[in-house]
Amino acid sequence: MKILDQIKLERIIEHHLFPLSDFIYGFADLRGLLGEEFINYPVGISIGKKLNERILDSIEIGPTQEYYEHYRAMNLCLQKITAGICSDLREQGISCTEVSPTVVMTSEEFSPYAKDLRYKFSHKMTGTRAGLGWIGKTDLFVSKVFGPRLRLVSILLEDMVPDTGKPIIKSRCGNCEICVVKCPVNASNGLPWDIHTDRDVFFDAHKCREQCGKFGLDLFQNETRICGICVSVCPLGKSKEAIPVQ
Ligand code: B12
Repeated sequence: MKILDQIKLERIIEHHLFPLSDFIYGFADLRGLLGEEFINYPVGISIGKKLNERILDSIEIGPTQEYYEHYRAMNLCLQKITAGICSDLREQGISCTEVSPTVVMTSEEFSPYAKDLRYKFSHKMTGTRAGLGWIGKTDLFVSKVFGPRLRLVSILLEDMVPDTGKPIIKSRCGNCEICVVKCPVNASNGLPWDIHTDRDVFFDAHKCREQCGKFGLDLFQNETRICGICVSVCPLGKSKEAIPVQ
């Protein structure tokens, strides 16, 4: 396994992140954490793009048409960015693969997924291992810079980098429970996350999915699963509040 030139990597990544202030990114050491399909990738690059503040602020009792369109545009934008970065990396002889921001699966993969709602790759885990944030009480990734108001994507590298981020291993939400209280289906019981606490201990993903599906049908007449209330109510990432974390 080679050790890659991290400065060169950062230059390539940043060339695609415009404006840079709308993004966070970091390098995660994922050795020993990924399943069979990703076993050859020791490093993950976690990239987060900030969501539009006004659109997020307008979510109160459910997703808006604007949020729905924003969410779709964000997926496309992140897909384009990762495709561009990977193409440049490959040109430089760096082996990599991108993981889509949203679920892409075969029909065989769907039935086990529908049962436990666990995808084969977690963007949030890449984010915590890169030291960019932690998992909040409603299982959102809460970044130090934008709070949960971001969409994540990851790129995996076949070689090592000298400097991966310092992993964050437990929640920094303290006593705040606003996302727990505002969830329309009480999907969370308020227990804090750490790397030994599985999602199902504190968050009922099936309740959440059902409500997201209901919003999709009722508000947009399609099978989109979308909500955004827990993202919107979190005080971290709202412009008025400074982020009180190191
Ligand atoms: C399946 C899925 C869903 C399911 C299940 C959600 C869930 N919480 O598990 C349903 C349909 C319910 C759903 C709903 C939503 N989703 Co969704 N979803 C996903 C998807 C495709 C996979 C998530 C998954 O596998 N969950 C299984 C659990 C076990 O893993 P996890 O969620 O990553 O969380 C665990 C790990 O991160 C672990 N962990 C973290 N660090 C570490 C480190 C170590 C060492 C270890 C061992 C573990 C560990 O801790 C967590 C708890 O156990 C991801 C995209 C992706 N590929 O990651 C998007 C994703 C999680 N969804 C996202 C969003 C925005 C939503 C919604 C708000 C819908 C919307 N767009 O309006 C809701 C909110 C749900 C919520 N509060 O969590 C964003 C989250 C952004 C954020 N700030 O967190 C993601 C990351 C998509 C993206 N590209 O940005 N989603």
